[in-house]
Amino acid sequence: MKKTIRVGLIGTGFMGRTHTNAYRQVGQFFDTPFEIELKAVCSRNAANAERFAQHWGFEGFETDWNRLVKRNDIDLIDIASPNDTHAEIAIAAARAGKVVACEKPLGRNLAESRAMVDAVSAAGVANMVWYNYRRVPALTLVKKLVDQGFFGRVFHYRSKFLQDWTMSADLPQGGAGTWRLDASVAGSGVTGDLLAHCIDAALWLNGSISEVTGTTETFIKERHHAESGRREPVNVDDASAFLARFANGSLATFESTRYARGHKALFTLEINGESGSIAWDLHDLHRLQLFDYRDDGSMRGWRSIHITDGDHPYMDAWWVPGLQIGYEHTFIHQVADFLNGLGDGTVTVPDFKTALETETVIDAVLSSAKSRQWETVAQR
Ligand code: SOE
Repeated sequence: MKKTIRVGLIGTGFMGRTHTNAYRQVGQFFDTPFEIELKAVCSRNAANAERFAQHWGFEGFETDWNRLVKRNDIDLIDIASPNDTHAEIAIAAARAGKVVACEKPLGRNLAESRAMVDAVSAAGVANMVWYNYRRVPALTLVKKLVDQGFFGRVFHYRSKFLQDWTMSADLPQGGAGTWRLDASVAGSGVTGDLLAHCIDAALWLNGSISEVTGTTETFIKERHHAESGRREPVNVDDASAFLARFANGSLATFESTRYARGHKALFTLEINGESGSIAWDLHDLHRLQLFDYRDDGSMRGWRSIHITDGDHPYMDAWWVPGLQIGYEHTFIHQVADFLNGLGDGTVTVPDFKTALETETVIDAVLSSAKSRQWETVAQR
């Protein structure tokens, strides 16, 4: 007999949809110890909340997250609202004894993120952060290769996340959809929004980063603010690049921008080790490029592995070999893992504590962009 977990979701935007889709699909494809009940969705705008609840099958809705967090018919609070709400809601939810799931990044800055970790630790509640790309089957396979020692000594790590959606000077900052351009809401620009994914994957696949040197740029210095109605300075980084040294001795380059014309969400990563290399990109997320130096010399070369076989991570839950899956499935995998972890009392990573390490790297990158020096990454 499965237990029930009752979900209260905050946020009705893009992320609210990806998370809810995952809650709705997970039970169809994965056998976990829990049934999910979509209890209530919360948005300040009642019409949005009601429309979302009806469309996605929530039983009801709220317009004040404080009420949602206090409800005793809700077990899990999922935070899919803009970054400036993450810390306050997560801390209140933890104090109310709820399981907490939070969209990335944790807080707007290191102080908020640390307070969030302290709150879930003090309350002893299960928690997770939606770094969904860890659950792309190709990347989960890379993690297995790392754990099996496939690479030998790692020399290089390389990662990018390129977009072009903010290039128009007419795009406002602030408000629904464009709050990512308002530093008071987002915390930072591409460093916290996009490089956060690259850093999370890097820490997972290649261990801790010890020091960084970075630089950022804001190409369009003023934008109309959707809420104040005035032209205001833009304080988010439009582009961010940094060099890093990992604790394992490898060197890395990271780059992210919203000004790479033609690139929509090109997340790439490459690892070069003494006995092999891999390369992957989000636009072909079901393919892994792999080079194994141990292959017989006459046959040695890059392989392109189509990650759709039942032997590949998560894939036996889906279709037949050869048929691929996509972006939305990564969220479904994350819910499946989290529910299994809740069932057997194990931590599903990245939990808040794990995700705090990404925040320490973000903080060091932004500090280095200001100081123009190498910065040591803080201990969590
Ligand atoms: C920004 O455009 C964004 O939606 C990020 O906020 C997400 O985390 C990323 O996965 C896709 O791009």
